[in-house]
Amino acid sequence: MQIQVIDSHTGGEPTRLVVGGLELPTHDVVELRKWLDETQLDLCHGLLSEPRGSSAWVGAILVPPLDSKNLCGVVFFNTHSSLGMCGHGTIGLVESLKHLARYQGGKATIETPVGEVEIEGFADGSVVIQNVISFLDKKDLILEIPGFGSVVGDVAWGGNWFFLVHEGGPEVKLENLDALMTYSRAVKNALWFQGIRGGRNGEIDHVELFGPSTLVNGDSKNFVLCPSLDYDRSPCGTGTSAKLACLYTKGQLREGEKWVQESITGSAFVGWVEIEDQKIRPHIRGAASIMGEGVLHFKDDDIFRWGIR
Ligand code: PYC
Repeated sequence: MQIQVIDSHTGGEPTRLVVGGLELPTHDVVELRKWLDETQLDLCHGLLSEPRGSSAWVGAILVPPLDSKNLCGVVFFNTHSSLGMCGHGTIGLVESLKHLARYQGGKATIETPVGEVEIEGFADGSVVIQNVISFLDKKDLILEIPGFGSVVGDVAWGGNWFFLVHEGGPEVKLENLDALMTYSRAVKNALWFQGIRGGRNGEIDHVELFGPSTLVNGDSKNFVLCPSLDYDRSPCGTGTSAKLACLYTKGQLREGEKWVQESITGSAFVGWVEIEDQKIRPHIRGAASIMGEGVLHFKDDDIFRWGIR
């Protein structure tokens, strides 16, 4: 089997876009997500895991839109499972579509398994995503973390489910990476084993911690643990959306007010919210770079063609 891909990164976080070589059962992104989760874990690992990649990678399968008014459909995934939405991945997708001359700029909509998102590409290379409606689900939850004591945080939806820690945990700086990984994994386990879920019993599979930004115009620096148990090198588009929903709901951010979210690696997204029928629509601005394009080979005699597990 051979699969054609384009690799990009958005604020340091990589996206591998599959543009050809796969036989897909459907172009309906909700159905495609189910197919991926239920039958294609080998493929997800083969595309993203070592020796080809690492657990930091996010993959994206590009499909024609179901509705011809839309630019395309996409399903994001990592080495654990599919994702509902992916902010950095959407910005990477837009850059890759530009690279392929399939998108020239301006407004367009993209189908994702959790709803349509609007994108707008600008001449300076930046992209603004109007993400899915986001919301604060559970406020000031106190959670007991075995070995670490209690933590206070919010559960929020930004296209994926997040637990946003606002009290407790190691300081958010790159030098603390090991401690942040250990701590956030313990938080994720505690959420799971204590039966704490998002709406519709959704697994809270992302954990986000915050600290002061080191950027002159920065409002906050974050660390985001992803379902693959690796961390997001970007400020995480869906994580920033969840954060914006919490800030707005708590009266800490006004409609249209800019929020500069720095990542643990020093990259940044600018976010703001617009209110539609009393619902929160996060906007995220960021930029991606193309890193490469090529053909991946999956040879029968390669014992690691489906990744090192
Ligand atoms: O940017 O939304 C995001 C994201 C989710 C997981 C990794 N990045």
